[in-house]
Amino acid sequence: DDCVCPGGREWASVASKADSQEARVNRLAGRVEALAENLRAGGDRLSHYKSEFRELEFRVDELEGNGCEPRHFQCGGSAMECISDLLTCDGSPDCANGADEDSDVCHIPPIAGTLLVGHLNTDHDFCTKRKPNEFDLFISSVQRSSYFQSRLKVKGNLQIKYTAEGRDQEDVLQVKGYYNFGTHQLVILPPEDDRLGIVCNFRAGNDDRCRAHIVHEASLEHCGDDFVFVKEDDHH
Ligand SMILES: [Ca+2]
Repeated sequence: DDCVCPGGREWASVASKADSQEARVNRLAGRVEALAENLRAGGDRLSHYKSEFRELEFRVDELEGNGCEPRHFQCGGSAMECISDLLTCDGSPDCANGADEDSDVCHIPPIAGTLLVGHLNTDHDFCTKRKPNEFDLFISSVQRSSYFQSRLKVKGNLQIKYTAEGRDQEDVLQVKGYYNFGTHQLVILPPEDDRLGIVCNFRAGNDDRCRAHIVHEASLEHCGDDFVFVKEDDHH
């Protein structure tokens, strides 16, 4: 049946997914530990380790949560301080270490004029109506209001490429969304009646790509496999 209960087929799949996720968390956490050790040891490759360290730390946070409530920003360091993500990048330090105003946190990856291209796996897409094989997301404008600085308003076009009736087709939708400095997330609000939106997670220090998933607006459940949006350089 479809019942997600112990012994059921769905349960086995959920349980094995949780197991494999835990294995990934442990593996990444192990690498973070090793890097932290290298950082403490110092050396001339320190800055290289530092950026790799931040990226790994971010991936671990993504998988196991960052120890803060949803919509909160983790200040980092050993103190485990959490602040509302609304307080990130508003011009005044709220973390004891000032991390909420750090330039790594507060720079803007999805700048206007950016084209993000993502290739999707259509085999595991059980919820969109078109089963797209490619998304081209063009960011046409990024605006910051003076009274709500922790979010950027984003507008753009989403080109949806798919195959129907044996031939390649494409639709273009106007989309709106926002970028959240505290979570490094670009959120594209659902443009259609199916209420499916896109959430894309940037990593601190890497503007070139973000890991994306299609989500149901109400439940925030993922729809289909994750995919990667990669920034195209040669778009004008
Ligand atoms: Ca702040």
